[in-house]
Parts: sequence; C-alpha cells; structure tokens
Amino acid sequence: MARAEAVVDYGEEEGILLNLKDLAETLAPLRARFHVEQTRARAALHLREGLRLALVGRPNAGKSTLFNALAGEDRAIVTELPGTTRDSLEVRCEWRGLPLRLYDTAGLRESQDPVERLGMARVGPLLEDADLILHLVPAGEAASAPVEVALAPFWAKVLEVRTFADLAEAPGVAISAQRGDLDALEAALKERLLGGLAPDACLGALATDRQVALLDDLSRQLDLLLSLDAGCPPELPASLLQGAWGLLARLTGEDRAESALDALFSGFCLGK
Ligand SMILES: Nc1nc2c(ncn2[C@@H]2O[C@H](COP(=O)(O)OP(=O)(O)O)[C@@H](O)[C@H]2O)c(=O)[nH]1
Ligand SMILES: [Mg+2]
Repeated sequence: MARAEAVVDYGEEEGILLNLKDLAETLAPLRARFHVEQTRARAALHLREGLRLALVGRPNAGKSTLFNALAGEDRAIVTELPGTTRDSLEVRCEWRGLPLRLYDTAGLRESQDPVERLGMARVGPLLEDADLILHLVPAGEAASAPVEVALAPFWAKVLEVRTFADLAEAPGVAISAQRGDLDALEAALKERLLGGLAPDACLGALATDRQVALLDDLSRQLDLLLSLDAGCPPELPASLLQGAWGLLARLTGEDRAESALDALFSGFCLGK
C-alpha cells in the first residue's frame, strides 16, 4: 500500500514504480487464504443452521424412502402407488455428522387431481429456500420433463442422484435408499456443502452474515488487484489496496489503518 501511494504522489519525480507482478506475487497467497476462509465460513453457516435439503423427482422416484432413511425413522408414507406424497414434509435430523433440514415433496407430473396439484404448488417455495436440491432419478431412466422444467431456474444448486442403484447400473451419485447404500450421497453432500472439509475443520470460522459479506467483498477486491493490467493508471492499484485494507480492518474489528500506514511510509523516507 505504501509503495502504491508513493507511486501516485512522487512516482514521477522520484522514479518509483509499482511492479504489478511483485504485487500479484504478494497478494496471491492472501487470496488463497481468503478462499479457504470463505469455504470454512460457508460450511460453518450450513452446519450451524442445518443444511436445507429438498428431495424432488417424479412420483415413485424414491423420495420418501430416502427421506425416511436419512431421518432414521418412518415419517413419510412409502407405497408403490404414484402420487402418495401430496403435502410437503419437513424433518430435522443429523445424518452422518451433518445437521439436516429435510423436505420431502409431492412428485412432479401432469395431474388433474386437485389435491395432488395443490401439493405440487408447494414445491416451488421450498426450492427457493433450499441450500441444495436433490433431483432423484431412478437408475436407467431419463429425467422427466415436468421435473426438469421445475428445476431449471435452480440448476446451480441441483444435484442429480440416481436411485434404485440396486436394480440397475448408474453413473454419478448412485444410491439405494432401500438397502441403505448411501455412501455416494454422503460424499457428494460433504463436497457440495462443506467444500470437502471435515465438519471439525469449520470450528472457529467466521460466523456472522456481516463477516461473510466482508470476506466476500475483500476477496473480490483482491481478484480485481490480481487482474490489473500493466498499463493501468497508478491510482487504480492504490485505491483498490486502500479499499481492501479498509475491509480488512472492518473484518478484524481493528482500526489500525492510520498507524500502520505511518509505519510503512516511514520506511520510504518520502516527503518527510
Ligand atoms: N428396489 C428399490 N426400490 C425402492 C428404492 N427406493 C424406493 N423403492 C420403492 O419404490 C417405491 C416408491 O418409493 P417412494 O419412496 O414412495 O417414492 P416417491 O414417490 O418418490 O416418494 C416404493 O415401493 C419403494 O419401496 C430402492 O432404492 N430400491
Ligand atoms: Mg413420496
């Protein structure tokens, strides 16, 4: 920061230059560190609040069977009759170290049944609120059109899960809730929601929404700094560094911006 400011103020007369490559080398490890903290912070939020997981798919895709298997109790009615689950069900549980808020939903299909249609209308808001949507597709089948349409706006948080893996080969995350064969799902959940971290690794992470937002802003600021072009005006890195410094001070709660700057500047012996 001190060098960047010095270049702005005295660059021409004193012949000081800011080497952006050196700057990038200094900042890259910080950026990597912030990235780890972002992952930890998000994982910690998920672990504290419980992961909101919606189970979605066509009727008879195995949603209620999975719901019961994860909950460890028979909460949802399971039958071979399509359209059994009409209302949405919620259960809080801990599954393999993950606190979950599970939502079982009415299977999505074309239907004239008014009760079933009411159930399907309740799925939309659940999808909005979910941290992750499990799209259940029986192994060996293509996804059904009504489900694909409903999930399209949420593609970024949809994980396709192949059910009935005891009956047919399936690529990707393949499970058999009936047999309790759910290891692939556990691995995928931990990867998607915890960034591959062990729950213990999230202890002591930044926790409040405000802290997480500051960390995100700080990371964006560093990304901008790392992408600066050699021909940019010297004011640009100087003001980006100032912004990053301010965000960092707010994040740590220490306002040492001034004194630290003084200390750094004294090393340059400029204008003093
Ligand atoms: N073979 C096998 N059958 C399953 C599996 N999961 C669910 N089923 C059966 O498939 C039918 C529909 O399951 P259900 O959970 O009610 O589906 P939903 O309509 O999506 O809630 C039931 O008869 C279940 O016993 C599985 O992994 N393997
Ligand atoms: Mg069901």
